[in-house]
Amino acid sequence: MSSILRRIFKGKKVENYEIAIIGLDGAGKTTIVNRLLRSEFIPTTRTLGVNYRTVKYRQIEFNLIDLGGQEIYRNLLWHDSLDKASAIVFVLDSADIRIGEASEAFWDSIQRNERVPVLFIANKIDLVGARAFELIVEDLDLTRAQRSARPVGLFRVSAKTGENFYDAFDWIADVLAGEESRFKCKVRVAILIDLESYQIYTTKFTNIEHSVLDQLNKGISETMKELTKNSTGMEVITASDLQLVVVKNHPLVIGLIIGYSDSVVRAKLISERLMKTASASIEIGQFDSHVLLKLFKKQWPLDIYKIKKNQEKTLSK
Ligand code: G3D
Ligand code: MG
Repeated sequence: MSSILRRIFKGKKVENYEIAIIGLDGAGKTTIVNRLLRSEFIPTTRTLGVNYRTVKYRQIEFNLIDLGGQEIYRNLLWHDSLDKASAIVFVLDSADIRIGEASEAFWDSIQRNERVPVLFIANKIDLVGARAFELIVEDLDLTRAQRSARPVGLFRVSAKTGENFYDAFDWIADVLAGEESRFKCKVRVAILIDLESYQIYTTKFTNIEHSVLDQLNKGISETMKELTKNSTGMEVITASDLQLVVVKNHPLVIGLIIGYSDSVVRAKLISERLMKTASASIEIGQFDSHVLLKLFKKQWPLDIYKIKKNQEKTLSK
């Protein structure tokens, strides 16, 4: 984290957890860590030994232990990291034929630390060769894992396209932070872009500092390059104590700026519904920023960010 961000976070409730990310080599662990790091684009190289990264996701700071998946590291390094982890993320390449080996590694690891929550990620579901999720559940006996006393979340994900990715990390963030933060979302700014007509519609529920907007803008232009290539996709960009959730369903792109502890999945859901409602009126040329505002007020009044009374005073000074 940069020193500026660290200063902004000072005094805010950010919880700190050690998360062990494990799985066979090539499963996509480093790609996942990189996606969580977002704005920093780092090409993956083979992970030898252990990589430690600190990543903020919503109100949680993850100290990620990205472990090399090669067999020689598993016994040596995994055990130590698993012992001190607050949660285990196991990543499987859904197209990898080494299902027996993966199953063994999964069970060895989760039995090593039986108290902590487990997030199971069946990754690379975008590949045509990906195994059906039901088969994976059966092969790894995942329902047995779910019957245990601790929380076990199973998610089919593509770290490449972002499909279900944030659902999985929202789940682990909710489990670690307790239930109170669940599925809450306060939208500060909504942006709708129509790639066909190049129209941009915006509605603002509060002011956002220029420097933060600049950071988000930089992020969105990077993201748009990726998004325009595919017809659907999703990205999350963070700056200061805000997150910009970008959801695409060609030709529409929606960006919602929400708080750092807000649910990314709720923002995604709102975006998807917004697109459905908006697309008909966009087609007949009857959409503008005012309509966007009205839609929000009518359909998501509880999801609109409202400035607190004492904050209002300091802002107007
Ligand atoms: P690891 O850290 O678990 O060993 P990496 O795995 O993150 O290094 O990923 C291994 C390869 O899988 C990388 O490709 C990476 O781009 C790819 N990958 C990771 N996640 C996905 C995904 O969801 N879908 C697809 N299609 N590929 C993914 P390279 O080509 O660099 O080996
Ligand atoms: Mg790696």
